[in-house]
Amino acid sequence: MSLPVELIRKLADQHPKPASLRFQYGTAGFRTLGTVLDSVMFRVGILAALRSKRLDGKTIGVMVTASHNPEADNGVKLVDPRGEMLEAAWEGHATILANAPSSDSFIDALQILVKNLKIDLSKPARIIYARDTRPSGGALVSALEDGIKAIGAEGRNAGVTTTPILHYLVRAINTKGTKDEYGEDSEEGYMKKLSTAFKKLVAGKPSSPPLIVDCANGVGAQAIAEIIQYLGDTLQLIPHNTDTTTPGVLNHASGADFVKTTQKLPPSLASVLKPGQRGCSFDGDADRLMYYYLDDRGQFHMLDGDKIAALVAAFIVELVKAAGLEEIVRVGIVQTAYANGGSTKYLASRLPVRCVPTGVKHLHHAAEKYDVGVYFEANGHGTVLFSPETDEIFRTHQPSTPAQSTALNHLLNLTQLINQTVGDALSDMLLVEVVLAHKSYSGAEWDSLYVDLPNRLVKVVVVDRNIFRTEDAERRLVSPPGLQAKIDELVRRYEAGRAFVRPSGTEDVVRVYAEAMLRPQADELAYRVAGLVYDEVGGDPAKRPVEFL
Ligand code: 16G
Ligand code: MG
Repeated sequence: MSLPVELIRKLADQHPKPASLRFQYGTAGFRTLGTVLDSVMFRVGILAALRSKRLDGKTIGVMVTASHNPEADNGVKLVDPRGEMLEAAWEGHATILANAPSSDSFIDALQILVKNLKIDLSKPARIIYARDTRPSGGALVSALEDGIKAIGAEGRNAGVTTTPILHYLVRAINTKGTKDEYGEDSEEGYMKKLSTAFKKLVAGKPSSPPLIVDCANGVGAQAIAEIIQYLGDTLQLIPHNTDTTTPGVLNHASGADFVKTTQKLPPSLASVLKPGQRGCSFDGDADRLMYYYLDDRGQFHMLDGDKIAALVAAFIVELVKAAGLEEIVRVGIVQTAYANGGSTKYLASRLPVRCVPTGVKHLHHAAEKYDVGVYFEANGHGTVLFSPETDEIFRTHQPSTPAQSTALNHLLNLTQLINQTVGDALSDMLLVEVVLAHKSYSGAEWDSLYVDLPNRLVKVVVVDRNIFRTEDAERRLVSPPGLQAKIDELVRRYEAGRAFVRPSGTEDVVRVYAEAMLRPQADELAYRVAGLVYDEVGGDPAKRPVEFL
């Protein structure tokens, strides 16, 4: 069987590639201005179908989103059959297809791919796709549908939903009818699965005070509105920033990324959040989560991905011990270089901790190596993975005491509550609420698990970020030569100083992170390291393009 070349050409001609642009499938898929992504979407539809054929007709997910980016941006990423990120080798194939200058060269590139990867075109192709609330999403989904149609694949439109729900659906579809069945393959199935597990986990616990949820005016608002229906009075959620229709408000001065980068409360919550009360922020596609609270003096305190990891890992370790499984089930942590030094010190004194390069796929794969792998990026993206063997142990282990039995049940329910396909703000929020309810922790008590070192993140706009290359999980630079030695020399002068420089995987900037014992020192170190980077790339000192972010 061969490719339906005529139909592909006809439809490809309706989605021409803009001549001057080069696209790259990066850490989070293709991501750029929504107005230039039409051809990319069409081609991704075909690519997803080929991936499905290659995997014997397993369903592949396509998510149209630009997450926490400004509203005018959009993007697309593929989801592999178990709900995980697209296999790395295919990122390269995606980039090649997206950059073919004409319909003919695109078809040539397709033929080469089919031949090289020995794709059996007679296999079925199944795709499920969804989008976030961005105004450009509808048209981009139409382009994607043209791609799906061009190759004759079967497409299922999951509508407007969160990124983690799409990941859930992919896994649910591909495990349907097997012993690993992940859940019903519908949004309702997802809501039911999470809320049922949540209710079991908090049964008998005093109900928590209401939680403010900042939805970043994104698709998370929809998911929160739904879960509220399922939770009943087991958890009181108060959604804010739920406006998904007014142009320009998505992710604006709100959301997880705003909170993390500015280390501030979204201004819209200033008169809402009361001292002592907990609040949390989702990002635009609801796969990141930030918690915070105001202390008695009204001072803002952020509880980021590192704090969530510490809270959750400690709870799981406790349950594993209480279930009498500590000799059999190993819990481990995965972080990135951005993890606060305070959190790494706290966690490493209790559990194995691994540091990997930025990006969900790296964390996810490293976490799969543990029996229970807790991974979180400081920016609030993360989840917990239970290995299939661990799942089996939880299901078959015979507890010898009622206390062991209770702990075991909690662990089993956690495997249901946690979205193990990818970081999920909604599922993580419920997880945090479970732990807080069990420990009777306030925000302040949770915060006091360890003290964060003051830190600062800045970015330097550069012409070519590719001259910056790193090693040791992005903690050290190998290129440009000599720069790392200068950074080391600076860092030595600061108490508890640490700094690193890495090229962004999503935009043309270099990121600089620094931490130190005191706030002014952390800021100063960040700016001085950014200065070193700037000196390296040269340019007009008056225009030193260093920004907070
Ligand atoms: C993407 C990544 C996120 C990472 C961020 C870093 C996924 C799904 N998302 O948003 O994990 O923290 O990029 O961005 O992998 P940067 O490379 O621009 O700093
Ligand atoms: Mg996101």
